[in-house]
Amino acid sequence: MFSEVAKILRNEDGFVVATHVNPDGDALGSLFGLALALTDMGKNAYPVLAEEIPETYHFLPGLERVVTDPRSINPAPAWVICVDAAEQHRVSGDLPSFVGGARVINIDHHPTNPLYGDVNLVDPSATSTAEMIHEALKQAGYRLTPDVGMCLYTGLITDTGGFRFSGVNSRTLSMGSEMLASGFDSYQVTLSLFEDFPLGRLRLERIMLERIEVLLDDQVIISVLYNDDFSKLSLAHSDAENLVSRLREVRGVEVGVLITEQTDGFTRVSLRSKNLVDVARLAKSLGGGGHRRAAGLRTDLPPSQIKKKIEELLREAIYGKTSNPAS
Ligand SMILES: [Mn+2]
Repeated sequence: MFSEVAKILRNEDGFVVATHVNPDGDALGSLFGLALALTDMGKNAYPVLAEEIPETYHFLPGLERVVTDPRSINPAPAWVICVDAAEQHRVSGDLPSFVGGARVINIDHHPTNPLYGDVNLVDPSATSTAEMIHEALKQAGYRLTPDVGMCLYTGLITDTGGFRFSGVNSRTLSMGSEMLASGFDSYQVTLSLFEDFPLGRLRLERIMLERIEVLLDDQVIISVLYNDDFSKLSLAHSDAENLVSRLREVRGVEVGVLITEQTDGFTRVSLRSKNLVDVARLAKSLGGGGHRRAAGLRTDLPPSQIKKKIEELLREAIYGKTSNPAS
């Protein structure tokens, strides 16, 4: 499959690269890394993103090229490459409105991806989409520049939590090594990603920790954040990215859950698991998706109701459907 995509990257022209809404480091690193590499290869290539880029990622090269309205691109693209987007309807910029006659290439590593592309390169064993793009570019004969290396490394570091998460293997580190060999400053990437939060995030974390509920024999920790919390601290919702992982860090805890009220009236649920529970499956059963150890969903239920539902599903996942523990 990599060779098929590599052939298209090498031989074709007229690319739009798109990624998912609420983009994270893998989404943005993959988006800009691939768009920059295609430009280096002499192609017409546009990174598309309809929304604002969180400040954490402003260090990424290629941001100034972003197109917010892909319908303005002339001539219309022959290829639309969606990166790290587990579902078609989550592609930023409203995919149906700009896809036109273009063929869609779907490059992703979410096991819940329904293979919505004309060409699908989906590998759930990859720890990041960025490393898949690295492999495809390598097979296309492209040699990484420091800028592209930095973008892809950002994706790899984000999705592996700095090489800490499940799924990391010697291949992951080889890929990281190949990216680093392109010659950018890795410390700049890790500083920007992990050591540069606004002060308000620390205060938001305090609120989250004050509200924790420890459930199911101390195996689950749930907390909730409301729109008010963000506005009082002048924070964007994207500033809460990955706060949920704090809830999983506790000894004996299997699942951390952060429920966040959204400004559009919806509620977002982020799930992180350690060993036992497949949270991708749980999220999918409620219309979301993700990975076994990190998943999420959006719902129109208010925080208190979705919390009950999640607790029920986690009880089933941890104890089984029929058992009824005294706890
Ligand atoms: Mn990813």
